Amino acid sequence: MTTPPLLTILRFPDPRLHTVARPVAAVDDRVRGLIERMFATMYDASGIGLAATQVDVHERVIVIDVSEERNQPMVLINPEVEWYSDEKRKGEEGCLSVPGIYDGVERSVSVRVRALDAAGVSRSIEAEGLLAVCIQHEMDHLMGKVFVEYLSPLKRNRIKSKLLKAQRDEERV
Ligand code: QAP
Ligand code: CO
Repeated sequence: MTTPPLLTILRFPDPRLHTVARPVAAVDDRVRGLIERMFATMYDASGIGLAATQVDVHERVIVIDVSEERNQPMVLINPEVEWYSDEKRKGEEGCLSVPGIYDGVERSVSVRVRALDAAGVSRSIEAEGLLAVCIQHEMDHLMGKVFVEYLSPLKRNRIKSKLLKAQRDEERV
């Protein structure tokens, strides 16, 4: 099978990253095509998770692969959290939309989410560790939230300036 065309990943502080995604009405070939392109884009960028919001598609679709071998693709369509553990932990996060920036964010250690898979079947998924963090991070994207919003305004403004400058330098050729 040939590789689908890659999608462009929006970069912070692009205002489109703050769009709230709407639920997918039907898991059809259009949605499966989007998922295929999102996986290709995520693997190409060496990411472990990508939300449709990040590729400027404002529908509730997430692709994830936290495996070392990059062979455990997971799709979450219209995900809803059923349960968060009270236990929280602060861990280092990054984001394909915030390249080169990593900082600590506190999240629940475990979560249980219900979502449709690529076949449109509703499944409940219990996750812990990196997968649990990744699901929470990606679900934030669908609500228009980027992880840097958990950091102090000072840090966030420094990150904003740094990324805007990097984007200007790239445009300058
Ligand atoms: C979200 O993030 C995540 O800065 C997914 O230069 C991150 O895939 C969940 C990436 C950490 C849990 C823990 C970031 C690639 C990938 C970069 C990613 C970069 C290249 C981030
Ligand atoms: Co992200």
